[in-house]
Amino acid sequence: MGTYSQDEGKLDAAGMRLAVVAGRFNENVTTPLLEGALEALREHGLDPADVRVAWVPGAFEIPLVAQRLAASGEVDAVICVGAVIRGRTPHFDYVAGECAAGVSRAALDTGVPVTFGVLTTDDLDQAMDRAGGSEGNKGREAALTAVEMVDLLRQLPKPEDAEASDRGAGILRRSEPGPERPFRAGD
Ligand code: INI
Repeated sequence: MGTYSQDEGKLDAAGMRLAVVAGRFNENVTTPLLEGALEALREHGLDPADVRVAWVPGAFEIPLVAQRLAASGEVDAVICVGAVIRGRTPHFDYVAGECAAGVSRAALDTGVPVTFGVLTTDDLDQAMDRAGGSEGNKGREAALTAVEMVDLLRQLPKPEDAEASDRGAGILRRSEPGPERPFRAGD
């Protein structure tokens, strides 16, 4: 294999501005997810007292609050924790699906990492297994993912770098105001 450049985020949370959005629905599951997230951040250099925590009624409400925080300019990443547990109606699919889609959209729309520590399980046992039980703690994983992504994005080119590089090369993007007459050959 030839040589190639590699970028990878480090798990050093010191100095990062992070927020958690936690769903109150199934609070017996989401509280340990939140604790797992805060504990992981503490282990990686961030005082949990410096982490902003916003509680929302349920997983369906997570994306709006995550997007608000991500767009605020006040946080480097948002960690989402919640628990959607399958019942006997299709409600689960709507809540889980909209939550996942909305969390992803919040990240893509803002350019700020928004991580998904939201459990979607068939029953409470599966949820507890993933909230500090036999399968680990998904809140912890979401917190460490956020830290890694913040560090990785700091290493990668930024959108404003692309614009500056275009200007230097005289490239005009379609979204920018164009000249008053159309381009002609020789322009
Ligand atoms: N919210 C959850 O976070 N988990 C669930 O399992 C859940 N169930 O099963 O209904 C749930 N519903 C509430 C939903 O997130 C909204 O808060 C509600 O629909 C009001 O918008």
